[in-house]
Amino acid sequence: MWQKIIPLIEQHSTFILTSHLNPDCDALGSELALAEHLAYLGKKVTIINTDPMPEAFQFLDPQRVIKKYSPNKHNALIKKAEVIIVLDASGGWKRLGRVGDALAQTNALKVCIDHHPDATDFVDVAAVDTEAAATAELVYELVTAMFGKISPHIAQALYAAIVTDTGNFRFPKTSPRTHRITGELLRAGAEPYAIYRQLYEQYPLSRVRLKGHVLDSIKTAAQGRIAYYGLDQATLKTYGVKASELDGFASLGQEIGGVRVVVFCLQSSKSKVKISLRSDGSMAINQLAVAYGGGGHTSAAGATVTGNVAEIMAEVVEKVELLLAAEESAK
Ligand SMILES: [Mn+2]
Repeated sequence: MWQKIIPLIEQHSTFILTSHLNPDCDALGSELALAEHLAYLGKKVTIINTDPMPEAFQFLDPQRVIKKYSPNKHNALIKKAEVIIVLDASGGWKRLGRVGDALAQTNALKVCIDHHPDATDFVDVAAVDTEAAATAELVYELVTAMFGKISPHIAQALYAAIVTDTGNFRFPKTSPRTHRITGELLRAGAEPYAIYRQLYEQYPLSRVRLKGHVLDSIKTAAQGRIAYYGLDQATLKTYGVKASELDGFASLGQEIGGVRVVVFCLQSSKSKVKISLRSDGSMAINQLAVAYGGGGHTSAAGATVTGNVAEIMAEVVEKVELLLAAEESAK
């Protein structure tokens, strides 16, 4: 896995690390951990993302090492970099947003480390393992393969990445390897409760109240096999919550017994509706997301379309009902 990447790291001295748009904890934690490892080896490292660090994850980066891409500030640096490492974002430069356009044009050696099954033909060297539950697992393995030190800060970043990408160790990719690695991270100083508290117990009251509103509004269809709910802009405004603060809302419907598919539709702007689909694993919903121009995994997928939230939601629920009916008749 690392035969090509380790010498490449050893032989070069300036690195840029980057990841996808709307970076999640796996993207950010992997970047921070790998950057610290490279810095420890005496390398010059800069982390540049198109989108800013979400406030909820700022605790991982107290020194504000992660930079939001600014052409004026970063283009000269990008031109000079010898190696670009793309983390948690196979699929192409487009997934990185504007910084991807700048990085794609350089002569730097391009590397991708990821656990997604998407295309890697946009880089020179790819280390992809789709069995890994998080890119952070791969970063851990790379650092230890180089006999690097897992500092408490690296341990915290990787632990937070694994916790979130596995949905607290419940998603199907959670493996003995996941637990072995997190065991080592605990030994290296990761503190589970402190990280859990930062990730899940720091919401503003307004968001918790909005969650109550959403729970109250859940409807079901297909004899309780579908749960669906939506949010419009007026409701977000009433509660004072931003569309970007609704991480986890799509899985609320999964708490209900008997529900196989959850449909959550959000009016993310005046004319755009974000469709989030979740399944209990008994039915693949990613093809439906693809039909709407989106994508994702078999049990978590989504798309963004033009329209009105109530209309789109009714339409999507009907399509899921048809899928369930088709499954019945195939039996
Ligand atoms: Mn990931």
